[in-house]
Amino acid sequence: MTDSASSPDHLRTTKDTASQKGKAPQTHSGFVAIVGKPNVGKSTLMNSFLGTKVAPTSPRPQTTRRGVRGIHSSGNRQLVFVDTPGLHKPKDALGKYMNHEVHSALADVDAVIWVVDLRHPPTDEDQLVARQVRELPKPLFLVGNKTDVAKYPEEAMKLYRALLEGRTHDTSETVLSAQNNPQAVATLREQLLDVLPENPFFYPLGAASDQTREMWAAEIIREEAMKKLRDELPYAVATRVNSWTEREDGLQRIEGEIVVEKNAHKGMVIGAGGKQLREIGQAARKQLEVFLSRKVFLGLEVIVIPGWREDEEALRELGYE
Ligand SMILES: Nc1nc2c(ncn2[C@@H]2O[C@H](COP(=O)(O)OP(=O)(O)OP(=O)(O)O)[C@@H](O)[C@H]2O)c(=O)[nH]1
Ligand SMILES: [Mg+2]
Repeated sequence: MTDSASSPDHLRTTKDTASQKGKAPQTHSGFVAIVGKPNVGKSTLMNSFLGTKVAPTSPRPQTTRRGVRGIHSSGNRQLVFVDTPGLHKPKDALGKYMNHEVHSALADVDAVIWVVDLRHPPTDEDQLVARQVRELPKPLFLVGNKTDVAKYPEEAMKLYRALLEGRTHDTSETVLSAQNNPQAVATLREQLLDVLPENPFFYPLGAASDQTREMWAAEIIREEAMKKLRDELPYAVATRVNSWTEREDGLQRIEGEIVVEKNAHKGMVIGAGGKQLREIGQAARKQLEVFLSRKVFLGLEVIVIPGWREDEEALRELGYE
């Protein structure tokens, strides 16, 4: 991850200016959206492409809420992955925002990866995604995921392929396990590097993501909260990091908030004697320590922003804009 918060839009302007001036860039660079219905393994796949944890993943659908960019640079090529929320039928303003993130990613990228879960045949939600990608005049990579646990991967793949019938633009297929198949993931990444247009790099060498470190840490905290909480609660929770300081001995002191919608939820997140909040904090701290290779102190507070999922202003305040 990086703590440089350069605006991607600003960087895109650089691209336009360079081509207008007729410069001939020697580098190849471009954006690849990773789309699909919820829980198929999009974020897991992006993290595998990058070899590090940029995006949160969890067994619960609708874990990803924002289009997060993950950057892979290799020689004179730079791939910018855009991990997107699972396309679904939205129930609230947050859900609408999430779907909007998918549509704007699709409009803005050079190639698209459509991830499907080969354990199951297509559902209505897969059809929803298929309708979005079928006519796109951009290279499309259909990725059948979870081969490690799929009983009939070939048969399932046939059904997904059929949803693209009539498509006339470039389409490739891969079956893999985003979790257990680094070789197949690396091969697919090579194929993606080959379709990149000539462009200057959009991000500095060494950058792994467009997120600030605070946004990234907030996502790790939310991931752990989503894994531990039950029923509707995982979806009623947002997180943010308000302060991050480094002590002289290297300890990272991070202060975060878990935001809930109702007073009643507050106690449910904290749990009896504070046990659940402590467990969420410990799990998040461990992850942060692994990826930062530093000791972390993580302070967590639970606050209420009534009905934040339906409140446009609160959504913006929580980074969903
Ligand atoms: N067995 C197995 N599990 C996988 C694989 N890829 C992802 N998963 C699991 O599937 C669940 C969902 O993974 P995510 O990467 O969060 O899925 P997503 O598509 O990003 O989900 P949303 O952000 O909710 O749309 C997690 O529990 C992952 O560990 C795989 O190749 N094999
Ligand atoms: Mg995700």
